Amino acid sequence: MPDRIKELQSKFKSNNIDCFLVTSLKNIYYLTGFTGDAGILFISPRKVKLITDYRFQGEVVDRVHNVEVCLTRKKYFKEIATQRVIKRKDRIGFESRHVSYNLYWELRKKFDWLKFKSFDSFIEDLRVKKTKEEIKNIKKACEISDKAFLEVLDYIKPGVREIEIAAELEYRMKKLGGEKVAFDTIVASGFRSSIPHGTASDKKIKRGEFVVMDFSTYYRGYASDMTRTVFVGTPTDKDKDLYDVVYQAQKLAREATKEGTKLKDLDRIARNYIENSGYGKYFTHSLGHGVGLDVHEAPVVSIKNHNGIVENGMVFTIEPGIYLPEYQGIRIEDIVAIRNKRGDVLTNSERELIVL
Ligand SMILES: [Mn+2]
Repeated sequence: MPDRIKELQSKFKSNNIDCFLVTSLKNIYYLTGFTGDAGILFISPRKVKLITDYRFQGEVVDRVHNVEVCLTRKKYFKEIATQRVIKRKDRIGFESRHVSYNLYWELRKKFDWLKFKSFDSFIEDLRVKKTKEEIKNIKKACEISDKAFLEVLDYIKPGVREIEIAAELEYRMKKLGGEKVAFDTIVASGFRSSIPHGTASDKKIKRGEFVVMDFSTYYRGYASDMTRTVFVGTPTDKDKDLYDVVYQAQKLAREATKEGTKLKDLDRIARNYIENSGYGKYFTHSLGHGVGLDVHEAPVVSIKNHNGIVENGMVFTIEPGIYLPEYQGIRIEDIVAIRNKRGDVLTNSERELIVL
């Protein structure tokens, strides 16, 4: 933990700032281990102060290490003023994505003698490459997802509602040690499977339908993300062919994942396969995204990512899909971690078509 703060402090000079205000709770957790759901972190070369309130007294605050914790009854930013940690003429960096317009103006008013400098991804940039420990947590979250998926297969039959399957998946993941879901579970069947992000509805599963399930859980703050598409009833040849196109495209990209490859080339490999099969215009999103404390984070695995290269420590998804608007849709998604130059797949549920 303290190393991450040191790393951050070492970047102050080259970024022309004297101190930094962290307002993203995920970033605060990343730097300090603080799990409370309100607080701000002030970092200067000499002082590191976590400002939060009495709701987190005890257990939560005790787990925070190497950082001075200050519990307050005031507004957090007003407490900073009281703490006298900021010097006149200081240049302070802040997280533009995680400061509301209101807070920004309140800060400007309170500290009108400071120079403010916004940063888009100061800490997020550090988060791209994961440590062994972080990958272990993501792997554990993936194992929970794998187990829950296997348990839920029995439950998927004609007449069951999508929302019931979602509830069952979420319940199982929690029973297996998952902390909470990272997004509303997607269960999309039949015509709804052609909506890439079809959150579970009250539609009942019917025979002759694909069921796309995209779900996630957190473990020690780290997310999993996985999609499987199963078939209920007897698939037609068209259904099997369609599934196979996604399956092969996903496999090609997965197997091409190793250190040094361009991220856009991974997308290109899957996209070429789908295009050559005649479904190019139905693969309507990028191949994948980074996963960590956020279920969607850097890097973007896309043909539009012109400079990104696969690096050791990265963790990202590979999730091609085909969505036929007048028919049905299919997606297969796995998480890959780059370790020892190779891509290790962390989600291991069956990828070949499961027919129920
Ligand atoms: Mn995903």
